[in-house]
Amino acid sequence: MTIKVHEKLLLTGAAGGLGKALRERLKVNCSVLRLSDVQAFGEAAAGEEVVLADLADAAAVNDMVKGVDAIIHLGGISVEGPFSPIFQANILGVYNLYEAARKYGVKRVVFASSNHVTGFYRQDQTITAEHPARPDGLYGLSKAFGEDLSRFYFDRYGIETACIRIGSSFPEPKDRRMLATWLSFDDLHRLITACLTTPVLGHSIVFGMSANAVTWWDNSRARHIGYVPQDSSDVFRDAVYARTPAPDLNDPAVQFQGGGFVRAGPFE
Ligand code: NAI
Ligand code: 15L
Repeated sequence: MTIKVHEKLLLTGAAGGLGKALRERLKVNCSVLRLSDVQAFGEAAAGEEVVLADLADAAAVNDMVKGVDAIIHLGGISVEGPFSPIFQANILGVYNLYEAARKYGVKRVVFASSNHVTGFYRQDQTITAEHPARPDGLYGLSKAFGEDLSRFYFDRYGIETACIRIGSSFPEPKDRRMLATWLSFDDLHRLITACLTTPVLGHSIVFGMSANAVTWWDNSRARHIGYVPQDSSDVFRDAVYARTPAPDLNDPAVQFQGGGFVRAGPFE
């Protein structure tokens, strides 16, 4: 049974892929789930509130945050692309979110960071949360900013944050790289639950992955969170190998952990 430690939770990015996957799952973590996105996604059901807000709009973000006990922050641009939208949603947006959290006394945030903060490590390296960031693009840089900003808000104001460097969270791994990076929706929910309920979170970085046999990430620095993955990409391995070509070892997308993100852009 999930221990419910928060009365009202805010989920941003509720209209997105992971927002939809978490909407029902998060009901066990709170009494009221406030859902937010910049785009409309339907009516509030029982036990829900819906607040539409653009993360770049500070006043709207204040209204979105006021009255919640903790935040699961998924909203923003989720892929590599031109700088302006990334700046608005992910950089200005995360600043607005933490300013609102400070003003309204929110003490814990789960921030959807990304493996693209460290995408320029090679696929034959194992890294921990203590390895320096090596972002693989503007998107990865914006997530690195969010990680640094949340550390500042912990050091200065005591707002605890878990930065989950999500690998690839989809129903199934789509290619051979995702056999290493895959995070099932159920494990994502387990990880968020652990981040919400662990007694002392501090400012923590944790790689968001299932118990995959092949991995590039060592979560030993995050044992205090108490995340125990229960799924694995291994059950998809044969099918993924059968439908995908052998890797070209000269391709940067095969050499580096960030995959195709390492060669996306430049953008006008
Ligand atoms: P998604 O792109 O499906 O959902 C993102 C949501 O954010 C969308 O509904 C979008 O409307 C909203 N959004 C964009 N700009 C906004 C703004 N200015 N104001 C308010 N809302 C805005 O992405 P997905 O896959 O659901 O990912 C959720 C989060 O997890 C993202 O922050 C993403 O960067 C992160 N993540 C996801 C991974 C995955 O494998 N799905 C991997 C690594 C990180
Ligand atoms: C991400 O950060 C993206 O949000 C997601 O769409 C995937 O591409 C994922 O990384 C990945 O690296 O597979």
